Amino acid sequence: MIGIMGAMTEEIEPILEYMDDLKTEQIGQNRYHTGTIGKKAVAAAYSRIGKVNAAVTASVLIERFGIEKLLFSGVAGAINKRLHIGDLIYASTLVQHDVDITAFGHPLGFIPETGDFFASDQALNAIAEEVALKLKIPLGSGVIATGDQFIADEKKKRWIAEKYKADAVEMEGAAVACVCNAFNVPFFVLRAISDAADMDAEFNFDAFLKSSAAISADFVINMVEML
Ligand code: 4EZ
Repeated sequence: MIGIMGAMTEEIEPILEYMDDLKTEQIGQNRYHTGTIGKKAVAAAYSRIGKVNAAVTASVLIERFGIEKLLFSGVAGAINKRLHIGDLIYASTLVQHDVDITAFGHPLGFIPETGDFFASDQALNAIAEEVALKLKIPLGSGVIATGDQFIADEKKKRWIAEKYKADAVEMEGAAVACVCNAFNVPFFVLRAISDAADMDAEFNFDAFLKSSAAISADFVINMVEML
């Protein structure tokens, strides 16, 4: 079973369009959709926004649905100047930008016995590169910073860029990475840019959520066929 996760309904709806034999089950406050994409068994769900919600859904997908891999699809704010609205970036590593126990001498983002930067699965990343090459879709990779904040401020954006060398920012990726790491499940996090995490972020997010979420979902569907 392959798990596909998003944070918002707009991020998962385009995935469901590609699924056959759909069955839906509610666990807690989330709906989990099982079915097939081609010959592959898939469980898909959106978690709702934020790290805790994302951790719940990732845990349920792993423990209740027995997924062997997790693919996350969604949108993100661009930190790296070279990323523009609609561009795709997958996480090579992810970090929680809002973790701060520096008072005890730990680096920003670091939690004892957990660490700071989570590396995504190299085999899944290689499949993504292959899909991008085959379909001639530009695909970037880099550091994705996750926190329970919608970043819409030039100063905060620069702070995240400097402290974590982040290329994009969102609110779930590192939580999914942390859960997958804990349960030894290979994971992949893909995001299409919806805004630049600046003063126009709120406006651009609303304008581009749907189109960027669909770009990310289409790419993930192409990957599933190659797993
Ligand atoms: C969180 N997601 C945004 C959810 C916003 C509004 C009701 C992605 C995202 C993001 N996260 C897109 N742009 C962002 C930004 N500038 N900061 C944080 O994963 C919900």
